[in-house]
Amino acid sequence: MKKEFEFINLKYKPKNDLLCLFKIVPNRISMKKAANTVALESSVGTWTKVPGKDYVEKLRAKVFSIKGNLVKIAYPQELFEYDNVPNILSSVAGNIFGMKVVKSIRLEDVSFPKNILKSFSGPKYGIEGVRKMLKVKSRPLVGTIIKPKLGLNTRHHAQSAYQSWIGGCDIVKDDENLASQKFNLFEKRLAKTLEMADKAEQVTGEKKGYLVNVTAETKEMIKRAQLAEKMGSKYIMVDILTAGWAALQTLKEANFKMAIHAHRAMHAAFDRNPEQGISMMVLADFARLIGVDQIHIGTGIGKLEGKIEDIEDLAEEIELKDVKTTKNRLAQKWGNIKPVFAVSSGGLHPGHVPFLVKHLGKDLVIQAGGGVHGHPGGTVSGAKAMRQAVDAVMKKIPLKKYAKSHDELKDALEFWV
Ligand code: RUB
Ligand code: CA
Repeated sequence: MKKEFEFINLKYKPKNDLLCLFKIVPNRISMKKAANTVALESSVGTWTKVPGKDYVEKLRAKVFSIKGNLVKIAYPQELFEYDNVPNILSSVAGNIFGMKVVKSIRLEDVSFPKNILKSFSGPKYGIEGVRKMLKVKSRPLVGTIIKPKLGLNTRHHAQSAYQSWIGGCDIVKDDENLASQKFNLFEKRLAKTLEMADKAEQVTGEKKGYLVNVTAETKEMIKRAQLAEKMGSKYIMVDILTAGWAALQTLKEANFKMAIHAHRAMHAAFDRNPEQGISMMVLADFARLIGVDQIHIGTGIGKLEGKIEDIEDLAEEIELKDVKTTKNRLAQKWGNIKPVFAVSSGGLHPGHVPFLVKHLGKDLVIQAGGGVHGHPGGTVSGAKAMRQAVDAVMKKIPLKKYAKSHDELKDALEFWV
């Protein structure tokens, strides 16, 4: 007799499979039926029986765990072209999001088998490499985003970057929506801002990074990255989601010497709804696999939505070599794929630094745009205040106490806290 749910095997012990953890709310059917349908649509099945072959049936995805609304599915690795992220996502994060058998479905986590891991090179620098490049041993990195985010001309943009660096920022980045608009063309901005980075290095004796936004149509993006490399930039930055996974793979595979900073603009369209979509954990997993060196993970305290507990899990996911299973997460041994630097950004000011370090540790890039340039004393003072806040936390001195002998921090705390 034929089995009713051919894609469910609760006794199955995954081995060389890609694993997915889904949160599923069935639409007026049993969970078993919903889970079975998700597994079939995302692997070798469709809505009706079609003549099969035994060797195809071997490739069926298997639902191997159902706990409440959480469903784990194992996908045989042969289902995928190992080194093709769009291909993997078209299966495990494709049609299933629109199926009528589910009221809602969210992909909470993925775990990659060895062969898929081995097909990617991962971050070129990662936490250790970036620290070496910037010669910052153990404290959090301090960054800023030039504000106003759009509209500044090239001269003012470069000037603002310079002020941020001499105030104490390690890195300065373009905002996500600055590309090569008429008011601030890419080539000119790159040249002028890198010139300022050099000057700031000479003045401060510190290493300074400019995260120039190369996001564009893929061939144009590669051209921009080539130019950045030629001009000696340490970094490029890319909007990984609006550019797309294929574009990110192309950029990584071009094997530039520069570190890649990943901005995640548009992530909330996938991950904000707790019942439907794709979690930030999954987006970060694919970004780490392809090989970004830094990625935005949220703050838990600033202007944007996101619970600190989820962000702590996310930080572990991108930083650890060996990630352990929790209720909402799958285990992952990352092998040779390096740890990625976590970036907290969005509505931050110096008063937030103790909270961020307490929850996310010292391997963190703390970025403040408004929280630097909006300082009552201006950009240099804003950058100084951020660095002072980081120094205070490293010396385990409460900010208020440290502020007594550090005017910029004092002004920042009076203004924002
Ligand atoms: C920062 C800013 C960044 C966000 C992105 O500016 O707007 O684009 O950090 O969000 P400001 P996330 O410091 O003035 O708020 O980091 O959550 O992806
Ligand atoms: Ca994972």
